[in-house]
Amino acid sequence: METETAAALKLVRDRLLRARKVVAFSGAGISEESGIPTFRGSGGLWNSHPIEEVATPQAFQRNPKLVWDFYLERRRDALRAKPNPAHVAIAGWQERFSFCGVVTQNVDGLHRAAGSRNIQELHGNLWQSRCTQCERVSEDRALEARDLAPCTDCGGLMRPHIVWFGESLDPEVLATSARWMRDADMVFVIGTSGVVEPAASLVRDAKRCAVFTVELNLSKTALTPVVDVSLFGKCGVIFSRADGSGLLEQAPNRRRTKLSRWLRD
Ligand code: BV8
Ligand code: ZN
Repeated sequence: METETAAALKLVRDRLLRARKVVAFSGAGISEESGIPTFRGSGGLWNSHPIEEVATPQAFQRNPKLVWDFYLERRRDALRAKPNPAHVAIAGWQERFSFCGVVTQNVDGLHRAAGSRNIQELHGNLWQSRCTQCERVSEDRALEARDLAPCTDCGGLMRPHIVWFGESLDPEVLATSARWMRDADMVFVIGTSGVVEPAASLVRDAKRCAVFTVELNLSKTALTPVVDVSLFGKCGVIFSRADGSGLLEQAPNRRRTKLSRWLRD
């Protein structure tokens, strides 16, 4: 296994040396080492809060307070969380490649907190709310239950600005994410079980466009048969492994503005 890992890492590092455009496609697993629970598997959020009770439009219609309590709990988790070495390494890639994009299924805001700028949030953002009447989206930092504060513009009921199951993703976010991933030299698929659509198919689509795809996960996923290389382990550890085999050490400096530094490296 070690050999396989060493060979897989070498393959990835050789590709990184030649890459100019990279995209990180992330799921809940990238935030696990920051203390944010994932959705599936033991201790997963969907075990204690079934999707149909807290993450569908019907659930919100039926019991908006229960849904708000679920998202306020997620906000408190996210507020306690700090970006881990995986988020930080990806943010650092912005200085090393001519393009580094993040396409995330997560709503916790940790990529932005780590300093990443080119981010597509496929499923929305915990820190925004949307009016169910006038659709106005606003930043919302509330942490405690409130009497479902109405929209300040029209008095309508506010909901989390999150894409629930059975709801369409923002077409522009989806199109930009697909374009970034198709145009990339490498796509890193980090901490996702690859079961939620249409997000997971963005990886299949990139693969069909001959993009080199690397999965980082604890174990095999629905996307393992699709990707070129799978690195098994905690993503924060893989990104920051002290023995220098961490992916970050191998990412050359590709920023055109720092060409001289790159030529020297
Ligand atoms: C839609 C917001 C059109 C909520 C989320 C085909 C096409 C289109 C739709 C479907 C389709 N097939 C099925 C559907 C329906 C549905 C769907 O995908 N269902 C699944 C469950 C089968 N899709 C939809 O409804 C989508 N809507 O397509 O609109 C439409 C319109 C009307 C009617 C029908 C269709 C909307 C989907 C978006 C749902 N919202 N999030 C919230 O966050 O509260 S999805 C939710 O799952 C989260 O965003 C989460 O990020 C995402 C995916 O999960 P993962 O991130 O992968 O997390 P998970 O826990 O599963 O896995 C974690 C992984 O990390 C594991 O592999 C683990 O091993 C690994 N890991 C853990 N620790 C580490 C680690 N890896 C590395 N290091 C570690 N330390
Ligand atoms: Zn309103």
